[in-house]
Amino acid sequence: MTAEPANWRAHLPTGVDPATVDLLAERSLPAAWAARWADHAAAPTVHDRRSGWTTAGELEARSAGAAARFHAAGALPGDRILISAASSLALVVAHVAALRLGLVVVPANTAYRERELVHLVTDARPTLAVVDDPTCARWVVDADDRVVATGPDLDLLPAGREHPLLDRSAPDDPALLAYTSGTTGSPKGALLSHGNLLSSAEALRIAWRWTPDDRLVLPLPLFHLHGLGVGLHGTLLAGAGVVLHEAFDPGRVVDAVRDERATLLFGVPTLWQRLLASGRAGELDGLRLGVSGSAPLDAQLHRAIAEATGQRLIERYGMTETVMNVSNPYDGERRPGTVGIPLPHVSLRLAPGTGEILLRGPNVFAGYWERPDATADSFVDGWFATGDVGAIDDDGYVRIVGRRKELIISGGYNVYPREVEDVLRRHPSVSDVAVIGLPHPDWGEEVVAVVEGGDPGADAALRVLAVDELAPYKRPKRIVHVEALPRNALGKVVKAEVRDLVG
Ligand code: MCA
Ligand code: AMP
Repeated sequence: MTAEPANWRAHLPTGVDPATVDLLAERSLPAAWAARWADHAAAPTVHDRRSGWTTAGELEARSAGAAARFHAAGALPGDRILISAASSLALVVAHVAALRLGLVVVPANTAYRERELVHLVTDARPTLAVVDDPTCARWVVDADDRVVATGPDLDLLPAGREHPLLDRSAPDDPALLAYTSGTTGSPKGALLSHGNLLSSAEALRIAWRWTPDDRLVLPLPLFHLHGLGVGLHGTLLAGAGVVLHEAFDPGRVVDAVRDERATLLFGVPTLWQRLLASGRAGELDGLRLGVSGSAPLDAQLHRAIAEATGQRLIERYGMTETVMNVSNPYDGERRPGTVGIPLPHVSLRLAPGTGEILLRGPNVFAGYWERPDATADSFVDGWFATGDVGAIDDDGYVRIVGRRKELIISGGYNVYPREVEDVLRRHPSVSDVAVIGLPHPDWGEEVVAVVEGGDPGADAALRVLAVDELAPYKRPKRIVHVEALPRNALGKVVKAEVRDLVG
């Protein structure tokens, strides 16, 4: 079954002819941003706690200076630059500079432990690393002593005296190497092109009626595509403003919406849930639009937010490999429990038999970095197989009804059970372990380790192992012991039965 491509008319303002929608007209985000900056140099563009508002003209100048430093440090178009830092103006400058110079940005979660970061460094082989935590910087350099590492203010790089060419990337040139485990195995880099990033941001700009008058409060990190590819890239493409928060605090978000007269707020369901629980959600009634994504938004939470704030959230569906795919419409019904209608130029259909969501469009990546087999496995006749199982309402609204991939989504972060199991299995008291996600009112899904034959006395040691090897959001919140894990005739653990056993 196919969600008719014509359905995306629902995302266009009245009177716009779909035939005129060219998502790649500006060729790349940097080229489009440069055009905005030239037209509106005085526009307040990025706000952080340390610097207040920075204008478009200042962002242009500072990012050109940063690009000159990268160039002076020897980085060439196509080289990778690892960036791992909390949200700040300096991080935005480094990211924008890297894209302007044609470098390929490798975003890394600041919570990664040494094992996780070393995997990224050895796989992506970056030339440069911008890292705000000195311990992480040491891990990066120890993993590959050819990497030049610096903090976000770039003070360890030579001042650039030459002016390298900027904003020259073509739509097919690589822009971002975003690590994700896909369906199985260790994290692999999804290589997104400038065209992928631009087309997705442009589709959202149109669909969400994003204008230079908008101000977004962004309490999500910039090392995943929700914060980066949607929040930051969309803001700069629209010529709008973004208020960065280093971490999520409900009170600070509500204050910022008021103080900065913000019109937009993007979050994961956990964030919306916590805003509601804070008792201050009613103060968000000045927003023009609230958006939820990265994890299923409970229909009841959708309604509760609408009651408290007057905001009917737009729920949308995205993925690292495809940036954004589907969104509820700005005009028209925002249907709770659905992710909406495919975005402009995105085609979506369900695989016969399995109902797996298959996607095609200018937003869909070309493949995984240096992984031809994994790339081949993830495409079916040119359609990207998402691992999500969908259903399509009669009028084209898409619902996500299950997953074919083994994935837990906790608070909007993806946790791959296999990775956690591999770490815990290293402990001698564990004969086997199954890691599952159980429903949780705050996290959506909670990571639970079900240990076979384990000695409950060894739980403390298991927790230490998890702290050493796994970012906090991947660590089991609970460890449960069972005599034997349920297995099928081939001896394989049956996760659905494990869930029934302890759920
Ligand atoms: C933090 N912890 C978590 C999580 N976040 N544990 C499980 N799941 C999490 N998501 C850990 C903390 O490190 C801490 O551990 C303990 O749990 C309590 O943390 P707390 O202070 O409550 O959490 P927080 O720091 O306030 O973070 C909650 C959060 C955050 C704001 C919801 O998780 C977050 O920003 N999530 C969004 C991530 C995101 O941007 N995802 C988009 C992926 P300890 O006590 O040990 O220190 S991109 C994507 O999915 C696609 C493209 C899409 O569609 O968007
Ligand atoms: P990531 O690999 O971090 O890009 O996560 C992508 C996955 O998040 C998708 O394949 C979905 O399983 C899930 N996801 C994103 N948005 C939604 C949503 N609105 N509802 C349900 N699942 C979602």
